[in-house]
This record gives sequence, C-alpha cells and structure tokens, in this order.
Amino acid sequence: MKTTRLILVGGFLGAGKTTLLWEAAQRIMNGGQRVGLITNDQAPELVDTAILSRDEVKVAEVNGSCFCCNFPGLIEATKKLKKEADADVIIAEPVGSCTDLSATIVQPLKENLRGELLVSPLTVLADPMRLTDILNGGNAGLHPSAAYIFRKQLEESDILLISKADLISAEELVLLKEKVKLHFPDSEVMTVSSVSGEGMDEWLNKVQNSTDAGKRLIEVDYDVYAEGEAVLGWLNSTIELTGESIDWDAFARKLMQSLSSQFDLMNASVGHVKILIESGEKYIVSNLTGLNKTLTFRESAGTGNAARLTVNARVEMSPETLEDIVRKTLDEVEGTTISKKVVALRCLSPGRPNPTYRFDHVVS
Ligand SMILES: Nc1nc2c(ncn2[C@@H]2O[C@H](COP(=O)(O)OP(=O)(O)OP(=O)(O)O)[C@@H](O)[C@H]2O)c(=O)[nH]1
Ligand SMILES: [Mg+2]
Repeated sequence: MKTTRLILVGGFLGAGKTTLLWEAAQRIMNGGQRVGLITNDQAPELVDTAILSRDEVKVAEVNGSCFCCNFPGLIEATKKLKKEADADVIIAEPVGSCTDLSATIVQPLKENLRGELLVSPLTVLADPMRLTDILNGGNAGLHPSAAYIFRKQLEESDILLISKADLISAEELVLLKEKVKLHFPDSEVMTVSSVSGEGMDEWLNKVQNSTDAGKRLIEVDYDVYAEGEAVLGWLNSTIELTGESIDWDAFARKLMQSLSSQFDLMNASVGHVKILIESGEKYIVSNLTGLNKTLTFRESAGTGNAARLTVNARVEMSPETLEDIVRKTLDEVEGTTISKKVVALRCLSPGRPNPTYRFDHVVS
C-alpha cells in the first residue's frame, strides 16, 4: 500500500483553516497529486464540507465528535480517501475548539498507521488580530477558558502559522512574527495569506517535506479545557427557503447583520458564525469571526425562488438562547415573503473532551 501524506491544520474557530485547505488543495492538485480533505465537527450539516465539496476534490466528514474523541472516525476517513480517491495527500481540519492534538491525534497516528501515513508537522493557524491580543496578555474577546484553549493550541504547534497576512501591514507582520518567536521558541513561525497566496508555497513546501510531527507534548488542564468548550453554544442547521424572485444576497446580508448586531448588543463572544446559501449553481457565503466589523460576504447566490441555507454558529451563550435567537431572526428577516422549512437543526454545548488515546510519550 502506498504511503499517503497527512497534513493536520488546527487552530481556533475562524482562524482560516477551511480557506487554507481549499487553497492548498488547488495548488497540490495543480502539481499533479491527488488530494483528499477531512472536515470535522460536533454535529452534521457543515458549511465547511459543503463549500469544499463544491470543488472536484474528495471530502470526507467526521461528525458527531472531534477527531481526538473519535480517533477511529479519523482513521476510517483517511482509509476512505486512500481507497476512493487514491489520495497522495490528505489535509484534515480538526474542530477549532480542540487542543492537545499532539497527544491525542498526532502520536496515535504515528504509532497506529506507520507505513500507511506520513504525518506532517502539526500546523496551528492563528488569526493575527486574536493572536496579537493573546500575546499582549488579553483574551482575544473570548471567555478566559476559551482563551486558554487558544494558548494551548499555539503552545503545542510544530508550525505556528499566522493567517490572514493580507490584513496587516508588512511591518506589523514582521513585528508580530518576532514576538511570536519569543513566546513560542519551540515552534517554527510562518505566515500565510490564503487570499493573496503569500507564504503558501513556503508552508506547503515545509509540510510536504517533513515528518517531524508532534515534537512535544503539553500539559493541559482538562477541567479548564472542558469549560472553554462548554461556554460555547453550537448550532448546525439546514433550512429550505422558498419565495418569489428572492434576492438571496440581500437576505444573507439582513440575516447576518441582524445576528451580528444582537450578539454585539448582548456582549456575546463570537467564535465563528458562518452561513452558506445555495441556489442552483450559485451560492453566497458569509462569515462572522468576532464583532460586527469582522462580517464578510463572498460570491453571490443571485435571485431565485428556492435556496438551501446552512447555518453553523459557535457563540458564547447557552445553546437554547442561541437556537432561540437564530429561529427568531430567521422569522423576522423577510418573514412574510420567504417560507422556511427546517430540514435539520442541532443545538448543543460540547461535552467534556474524552480522547480515545492520550499518549504520554512522543512516538519516534
Ligand atoms: N483576509 C483574509 N481572510 C481570510 C483568510 N483566510 C480566511 N479568511 C477569512 O476568515 C474567515 C474564517 O475562515 P475559515 O476558513 O472558515 O476559518 P476556519 O478556521 O475554518 O473556521 P472554523 O471551521 O469555524 O473553525 C472567513 O471569512 C474567511 O474568508 C486570509 O488569508 N485573508
Ligand atoms: Mg473550518
């Protein structure tokens, strides 16, 4: 059996993992290799899977639990991609609120799939704005226990990859990189922009040519880790929308603006809220990764009579309150002109992490 390269890209909610996966997959495929992608979430109905699946690349989804707590699910997904896509390279995105990946995923992979997988250095992606605040001793607008998870993710990284390099100036980026190196001297610090492509080839070159994966284990207080996850309400839903000649982009804007304003008014910390509206071949995506100023839209779903809306929201509040807000907002936005049929809706607060494996040594 051929050996497949596995690249794990962790990092906090909204850091830019899925965007990086997509961009990396294009580049690797253009280089003539076959790529498979793995998405991961606590529940089904994923925006990430839907977006990545719009391309020719094969996507496997592990849902219902994170990779660490469902290690067999991750193995099954890699085997599926090896078999069905004959993947040379697999890129996997763990849930953004997970940490301790070196002990719970990287070491077990090295031990259990020796000869089948070549595991790349653990990449942890970090949004430059949140990262700056964390390095300055802040909590990046997060609950202190969620900020603890953010710090632990950085601490265990083999490669600490600063994302969204296009959003800050070249001078700021150099300074940030230097500061990160001081705080995390054991990690290789790199920068990337999935938008401009800057740093992408350097990072790909590194992860595709090294097997120095999971160089160290970190101490993690699972009580704090559990609290950091539990403070987040988690909502995944798919809704069928119908109406007459509806401007889906305007609907997306009203919906996300309204949700974002309510979260800001409540002082509710947003991990990531993302929606996808698909109407035939057209689609619009919107992401909110913090306060209202982080709200973005891309592509266009045009005008039509039917669309499919997928909502994934991770916001610091009880799941019941989050569900209530999302349902009410949906009813209020174009309530009289658009009919809505909820096809699936899961709302939860992540349970205590209970990893399948937790290695106490680095596998050589
Ligand atoms: N300007 C800029 N925006 C980016 C870049 N990479 C990602 N983004 C934006 O950041 C937001 C979050 O991106 P995702 O790729 O969905 O983040 P993620 O880490 O997969 O998020 P989760 O799956 O929720 O953990 C989106 O609005 C992206 O368009 C980048 O390089 N530059
Ligand atoms: Mg993602």
